[in-house]
Amino acid sequence: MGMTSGIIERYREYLPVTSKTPFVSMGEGSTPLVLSQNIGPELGCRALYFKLEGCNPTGSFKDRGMAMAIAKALENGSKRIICASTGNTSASAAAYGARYGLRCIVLVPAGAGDVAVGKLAQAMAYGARVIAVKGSFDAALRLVREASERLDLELVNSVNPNRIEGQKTAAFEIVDDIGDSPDYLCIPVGNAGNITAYWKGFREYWQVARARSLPRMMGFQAEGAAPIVRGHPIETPTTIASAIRIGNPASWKGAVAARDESNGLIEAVSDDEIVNAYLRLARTEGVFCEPASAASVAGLMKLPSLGVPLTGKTVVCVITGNGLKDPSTAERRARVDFEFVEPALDKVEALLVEGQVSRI
Ligand code: AN7
Repeated sequence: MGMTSGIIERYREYLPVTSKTPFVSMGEGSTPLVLSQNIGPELGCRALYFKLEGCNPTGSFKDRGMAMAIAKALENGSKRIICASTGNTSASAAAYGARYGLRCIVLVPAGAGDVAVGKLAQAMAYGARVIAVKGSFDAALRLVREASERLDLELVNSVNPNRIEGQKTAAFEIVDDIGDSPDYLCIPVGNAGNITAYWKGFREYWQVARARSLPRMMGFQAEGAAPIVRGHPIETPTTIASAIRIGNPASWKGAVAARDESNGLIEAVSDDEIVNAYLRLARTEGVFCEPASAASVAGLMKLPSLGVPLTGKTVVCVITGNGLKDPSTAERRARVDFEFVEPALDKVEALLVEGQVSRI
């Protein structure tokens, strides 16, 4: 089973698995925990790690929860699944649906730039039915919640508890890799399912003494889409990070509990801070993530100014999605002018003589 073993097989004793639950897997989970070479040392951390969730089969952390949700949907005899999405949930649902013969319907916000092109391409390639809602993600989520109750459709958004169960396995992996919880876990917050899931995972491992300590949960929302920070829903959320352009998170209470029970925080980061972290990750760590994922690192870099010391701390930043999902952001923000050259060695040599290399 090694070749495709995923989170259900690896962590079945901690998951809602019965004798009837199929071992759904595309090899999700067991993602790399990579030691920071530059950002962590500069901030004085004892160790900063990036949990590279973009290495999951469809390029985001959603595959963990989707594997569990699909397994339970199959166990319960469902034929059709539905979700609302800013892109990654729909890509994941479409992939697992295709693999296991479930018809997949996704509702996405219809505005230009609401869903990154890579994610839409995935949903279409996997054969999902894509319905564009002339409204926000929050409106789409309200619709699928109501539709799934009226029609015979399995809802696979993170309001489905099986999604949270699957996603908590990322916390298990971090503890399994570093031997305990980190001091801080930095994570982007959108619909707030993931921060809820990680906190559940850390607590469960702590309860069975797999971890000696618990982390402080540090959640970060985009400034223009920061309902939890502001304390009220945001009617028209705005941010470059379309994945977390969410104004009324479904797991609001779970996020607040994670924050308060862990003595953590949920703060806002600006789009400029997100883009800065996005480029620093790519250019000093070799990590290409999507903008929403960079919110965790933008937030980390802000912690000292919020009075949270980093010196000597062990920190994990969750890098939730792959940069290839949203190539247009890099195109716009990281653009360099090409240098053109005639196809002749002497011309190339002339460009590359030491000291003359300016931009590459
Ligand atoms: C890359 O796909 O909500 O706080 O519909 O795609 O658990 O919502 C995506 C969210 C962070 C936020 N990073 O996680 C969706 C969707 C990336 C994401 C988040 C998302 P949650």
